[in-house]
Amino acid sequence: MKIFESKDGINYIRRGQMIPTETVVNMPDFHLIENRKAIGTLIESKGLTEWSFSLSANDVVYGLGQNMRGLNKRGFVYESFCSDDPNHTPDKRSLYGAHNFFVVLGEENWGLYIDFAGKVTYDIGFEDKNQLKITIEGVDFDAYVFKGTFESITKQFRALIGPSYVPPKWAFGYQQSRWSYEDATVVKEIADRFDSEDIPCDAIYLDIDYMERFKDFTISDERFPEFKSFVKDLKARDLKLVPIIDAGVKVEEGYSVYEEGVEKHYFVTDDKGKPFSAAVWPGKVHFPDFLNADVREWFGNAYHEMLEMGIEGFWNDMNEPAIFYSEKGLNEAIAFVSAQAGQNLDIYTFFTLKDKIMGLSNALSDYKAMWHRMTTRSGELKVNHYDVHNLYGYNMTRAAAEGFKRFDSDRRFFMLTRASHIGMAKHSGIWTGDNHSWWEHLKLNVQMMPSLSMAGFLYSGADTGGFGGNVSAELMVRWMQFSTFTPLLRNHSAMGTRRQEPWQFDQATLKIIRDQIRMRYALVPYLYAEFMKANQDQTLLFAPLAYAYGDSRSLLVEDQVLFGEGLMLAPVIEQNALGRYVYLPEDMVLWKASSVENLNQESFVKMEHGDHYLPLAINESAVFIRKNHLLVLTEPRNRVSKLSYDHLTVIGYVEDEATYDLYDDDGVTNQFEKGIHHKTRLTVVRVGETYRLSVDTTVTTLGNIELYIIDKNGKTHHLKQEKGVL
Ligand code: MIG
Repeated sequence: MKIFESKDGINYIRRGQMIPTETVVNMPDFHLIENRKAIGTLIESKGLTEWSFSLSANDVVYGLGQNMRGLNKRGFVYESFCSDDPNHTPDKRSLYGAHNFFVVLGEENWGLYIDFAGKVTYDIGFEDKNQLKITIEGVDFDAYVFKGTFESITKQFRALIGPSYVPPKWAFGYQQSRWSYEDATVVKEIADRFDSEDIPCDAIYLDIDYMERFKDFTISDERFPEFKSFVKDLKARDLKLVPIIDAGVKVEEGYSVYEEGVEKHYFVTDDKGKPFSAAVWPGKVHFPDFLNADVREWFGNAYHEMLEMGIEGFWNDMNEPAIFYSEKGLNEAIAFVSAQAGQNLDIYTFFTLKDKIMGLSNALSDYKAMWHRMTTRSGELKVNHYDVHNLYGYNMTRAAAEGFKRFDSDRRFFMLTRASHIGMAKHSGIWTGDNHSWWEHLKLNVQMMPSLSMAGFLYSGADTGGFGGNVSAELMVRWMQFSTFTPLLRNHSAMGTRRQEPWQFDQATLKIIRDQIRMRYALVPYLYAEFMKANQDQTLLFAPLAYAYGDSRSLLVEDQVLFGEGLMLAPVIEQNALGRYVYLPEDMVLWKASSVENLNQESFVKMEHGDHYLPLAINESAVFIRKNHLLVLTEPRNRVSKLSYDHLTVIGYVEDEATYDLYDDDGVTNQFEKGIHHKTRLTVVRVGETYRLSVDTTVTTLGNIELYIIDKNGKTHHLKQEKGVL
């Protein structure tokens, strides 16, 4: 095993010549280290690589980005293989993303990133509790091994892959979606209802219903007549529309995207070199070959027409790619079924028949029958889809992101995608796909956010309330309480399920949800600052407790997470629970957050290190402020653009001194990349029996600041600082 080392101690292992993923953008200088003892046990056989490591009894394994199960991944098998599977049940091994980065903490701390385009399987102490066995479906790959603390390992990894995608600031507002907002009238009704109910909202989504027969980049004239002025009218009210784009291009004579794609050989081909035919929503489709640079440019430019109409962002769907059936697969299945007609089927044949039909979607045999003309630095490479499967959605979204750059290089555009690879984190955010209105999926959401942060997917969130199935008022409320902190806060649901816009519930629930969304808006400056700093400093936005606390209990906490530099969240994730147990690794201040309107000295309670049972009424969620940290709120408004620094509230748990840097910028351009931003440094210092705030700021519109500072005895000091005093 040839091992290289960088000056900050990253070990780099190169096996053969990997298919480029363009994930690592900041490659440090590496030098070969001679006679270095191997890392783990690596065996190549039959085109596969098996790489094993031993785990100590108390090691925990965090990471793998978007995947099933708990924060600590030990005890199951996982795959990196982008999968369109809307049933996220515990037996599943993969979801929509392929994120090959994990960290082992325990006897020795180390992290591993496998830079590879194909399938990787991780048996993390499943077959053998003390073994971590990785199977890479190939022999050509790069790998990076990190050592250090949890924080330094994740920082080094994030530095390697470069900064994450940054959306426009309005993307931190509340977003409403549903598959079945079928026409402009319905969408306008939704918009009006938010305003008449006095519920903040910044964006409404257009799902596949807006297109003409599910054709990408078309807009149904019948259902969305005068689309351009519709977009303009909503924008005048400061509401954004976010249309969906699917990976498959409908096969239809006269449809320009299809015709141009065929003419220029832009589609993924089959074994015979013909465009590969599959069926998704539009019926028969071809898949653009996003691994080819010309195709990316062509597809990326196709977004421009809607950008010209005033659209500011999109969501890319079905880009694993999802295949309902392929022509070949369907023909074979039909032939098999027909051959059984009139027969007295034995049970095994019956099951085979059933599997033939059930197995039509997302069949590996289809992926293996698809071919790309991949652009690489050394020319065009003919590659089988299976070997680059995890790069497909990534490159679809890269096509869009590069298209946006060509449209306006200084503007930020909104972008979400479903399938992803770590290399994509620089181009777009992700939503976590088709979850269900199940309490288990609220928990999964809580547990997934830290591993997404580790993988660089800072702008992310789940379908709040759940996509499939019917949500109860209680689950909706509890989910909103958690999603209040996720950068993407989107309520989305599937056609045919119970409606879940805020007003679809009883009046009491409506009020709780309104208060909760208002709280979110009050938090936006703080959330945005935490987001931007996490991106610049390569820190985790969401983290397991072990990120900041070294005690052995913290390593095992599965249902509490750290948010940013100063908070710990302990969401209620169980039906009928009116409270929960919570573990405090040190003394903290609890805010039973229910609304930002009636804060007073009684709103904050200091709690001691250790275990507690915490009563939490349905409208209350547990937000903990860590020692010597500050939390900043502003006054809520109904749009992100209306938020200001006119009146800030600073809540802090301060023994002697705490400092907070409230980052801000214009929220719409990329000027921040050049370091152009506002900084407001808030410092709270104890002076005898009271506290003093000092403010160092470049913001000219800073107004009065109200403070709730909790001291080490648990006493709340309520202070006000007038503008003039600053
Ligand atoms: O086969 O466009 O994950 O968010 O609403 C389902 C319809 C296709 C899957 C996406 C979901 C979206 C839905 N899509």
